[in-house]
Amino acid sequence: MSTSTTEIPARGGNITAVPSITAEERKPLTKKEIVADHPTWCPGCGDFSVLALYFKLIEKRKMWHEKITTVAGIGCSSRFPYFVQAHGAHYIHGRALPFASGISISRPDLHVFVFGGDGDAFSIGGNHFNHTARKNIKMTYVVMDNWVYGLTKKQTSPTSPLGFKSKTDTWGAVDYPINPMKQAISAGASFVARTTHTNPAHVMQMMEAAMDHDGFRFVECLSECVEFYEGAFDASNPRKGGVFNLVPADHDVTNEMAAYKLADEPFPGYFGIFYKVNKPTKNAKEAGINTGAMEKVKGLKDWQILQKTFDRMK
Ligand SMILES: Cc1ncc(C[n+]2csc(CCOP(=O)(O)OP(=O)(O)O)c2C)c(N)n1
Ligand code: SF4
Ligand SMILES: [Mg+2]
Repeated sequence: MSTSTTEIPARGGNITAVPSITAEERKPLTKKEIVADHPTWCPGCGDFSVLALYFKLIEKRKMWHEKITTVAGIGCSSRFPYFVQAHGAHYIHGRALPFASGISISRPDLHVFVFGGDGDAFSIGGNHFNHTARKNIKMTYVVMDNWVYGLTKKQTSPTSPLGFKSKTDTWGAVDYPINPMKQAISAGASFVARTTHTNPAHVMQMMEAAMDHDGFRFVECLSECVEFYEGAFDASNPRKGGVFNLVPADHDVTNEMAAYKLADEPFPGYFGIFYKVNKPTKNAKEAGINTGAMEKVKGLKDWQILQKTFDRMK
């Protein structure tokens, strides 16, 4: 540790000298420091895997405690922030994205992660999903898709397949399910990937690739609800006799039509990055507007800025 000191004001206005350390000297955050309450999910729930990989990601990428924020809506999957000992919010059902957007735009130094379920993302939050994607707001959004409403004990979700018997469709679901990948691409997300909780190395790979992309990153992660939709994803799990097909190596991730084609494959489909393009984020655009506005009032006192505003109103 460096022996140099830095002056920071203590509570009450006094000045206290505390030792300062450089970024290189600072110890990376460990899993032990970031694990919160014991997760209350059912034993065997796919969400455990996603949480464990989030901790691993934080450790591996040496993210600092005060630079991470974990946001969610409502649902079993959305309990996620409770289990992370860091800043974050368990917000309103379907409204995690607008809340996270505010954080992302006002604090560009933070890693903003949003976790949630298929109901939260595509039913009540469907509107916000489309708009956050089209605005290309910088954040990582992992939808833990279990094809059902788990928390409310088995209702049909927008991703439930036709014929799925639930408490809201006792004779079997009659509504056509949405395709999250197609929806994300068409809404304007600049990073769209698909993974499954049964392949932890792949989940990690997708989360890392997402983090490294500048824009709205959407990751659909199949996450089995063992209580209300057991075996939903067996066809994608080689340990259950299914197949796990990676996105073909020659797929052009910048080709939107090719991405739709991949997304159109019947289940189990493909896993990997379907779409990834670079385009300016809302964060960058707004920062540009702010810089321009600040430039115009450079050197002026607050009252002079106010006076200028009043003058314009005359
Ligand atoms: C405004 C509002 N409407 C409905 C509910 C009830 N509700 C809570 S969670 C949920 C669905 C959650 O499903 P999903 O997002 O798929 O999460 P999962 O539990 O499957 O992980 C619903 C309908 C609520 N809490 N608030
Ligand atoms: S009800 Fe389903 S989604 Fe919810 S914790 Fe249990 S297994 Fe997981
Ligand atoms: Mg769900």
